[in-house]
Amino acid sequence: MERVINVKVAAKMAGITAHTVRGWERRYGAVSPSRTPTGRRTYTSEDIQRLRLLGQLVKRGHQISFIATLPNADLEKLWRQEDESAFQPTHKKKELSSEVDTMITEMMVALSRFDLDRLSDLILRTRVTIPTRTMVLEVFGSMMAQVGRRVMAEEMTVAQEHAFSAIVRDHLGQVLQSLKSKSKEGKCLLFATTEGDLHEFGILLSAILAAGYGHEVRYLGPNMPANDLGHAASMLNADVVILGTVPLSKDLLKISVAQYVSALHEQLPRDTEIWVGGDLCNQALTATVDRTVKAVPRLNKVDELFKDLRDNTEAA
Ligand code: B12
Repeated sequence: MERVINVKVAAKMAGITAHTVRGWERRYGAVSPSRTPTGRRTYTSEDIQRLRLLGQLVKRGHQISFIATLPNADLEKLWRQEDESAFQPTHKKKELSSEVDTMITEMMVALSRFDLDRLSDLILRTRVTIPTRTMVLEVFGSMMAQVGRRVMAEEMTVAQEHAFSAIVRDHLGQVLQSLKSKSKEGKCLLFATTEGDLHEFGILLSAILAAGYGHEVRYLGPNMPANDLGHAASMLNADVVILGTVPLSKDLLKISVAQYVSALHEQLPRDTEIWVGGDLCNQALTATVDRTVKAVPRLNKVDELFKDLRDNTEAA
C-alpha cells in the first residue's frame, strides 16, 4: 500500500510551501488530491512530481494560471524545450515546417473568431512543441506580419490586432523570463526601441534569441530616450546596445535614427557596440561616431551575431 503523504510532506518534496500547494489547487485546479475519511488531503508520487515541475516552471517565469492544467507530459516537454538544447538546430526541418504551418493557421483561425482563450492555449502549445529558436524565427514574426496585412485589408479589426499583440507579448515575456533565469555567462546586452516607437516585438524576439545563447539580457523595452538608454548602458556596463526601429512619421519619432545613435554614442562606455535592427537600421550607419555600429535588418542575422559573440566569448 502506498504511504499516505500529507500536504506538508508533499510540499516539502516538491520544493514549494504547503500554502502554495493549497492555493494552486483551489484557484487553478493544479492537482486533485484524494481525501482521508477525516478530510485531509493525500498526495500520490505523481502529484508530487507534478507540483515539483510546476514549481520549477514558475521559478523560471511561467505564470501558474497558464500552466496549471497542462498534463504532466506537456509540463515535462515545456521544461525540456526551454533548455539550451532547444536552441540547437537538431530538429527534422520538413516535419517541423508543416507543424509550424498548422499552428499558424490554427492561431489565425482562433484570432479571426475572437476566441482569445483558444489563441492563448495554442501559443502555449507552440511553446511546448516547437523549439524556441524556430518559434522565434519562423512563427511570431510571420504571424505579426499576417495580422498587419489582414488589418490593412480590413479582414481583421484593430481590436483583434491589439488583443493578439497583448497575448503574444505576455507569452514571449514568459519565455524570455524563463531563459533569463539561466543565462549569466555571456555578454551583457541591452534591448530597447527608439523614443516614440512602441513596436517591441523585434527586440523582444531578439532578446529571447540572445538569452538562448547564454548572454546576459537586460530588456528595457520600447520607447526609450537616447540619453536614458546611454545612462542605463553605463550603469550596467553593457557590451552591446541593441535597438529596434520601425519607419514612423516625424510626429511620432522625435529624432532620426542617425541623430539617436549620435546622442546615444555620447553617453556610452568606450567599448560598447551599437547594433540597430529593423527597417531603419541602415540609417544608423550614417551617424558619424567612432565606435562599432552594426545594421542588422533581420532576426536571423542577429541570431548569427549572438552565436558568434557566444563562440568568441568561449574561445577567449
Ligand atoms: C503589432 C503592431 C503594432 C502594435 C505594437 C505592439 C507591441 N507591443 O510591439 C501597436 C498597436 C502598439 C502598434 C501601433 C502603431 N503602429 Co503598428 N504594427 C504592428 C504590426 C501589426 C506588427 C509589427 C511587429 O511586431 N512585427 C513583428 C516583427 C518581428 O516583424 P517586423 O516588424 O516585420 O520586423 C522584421 C524586421 O524589420 C526585423 N526587425 C524588426 N525589429 C527588429 C529589431 C532587431 C533588434 C532586429 C535584429 C531585427 C528587427 O525583424 C523582423 C523579421 O525579420 C505591424 C504590421 C506589419 N506588417 O509588420 C504594424 C506597423 C509596424 N505599424 C504601423 C503603424 C503606422 C502604427 C501606428 C502609427 C498606428 C496608429 N495609427 O496608431 C502606431 C504607432 C505607435 C508607435 N508610437 O509606435 C505601420 C508602420 C508603417 C511603416 N512605414 O512601416 C505597420 C507596418 C502597419 C502598416 N502596414 O501600416 N503597432
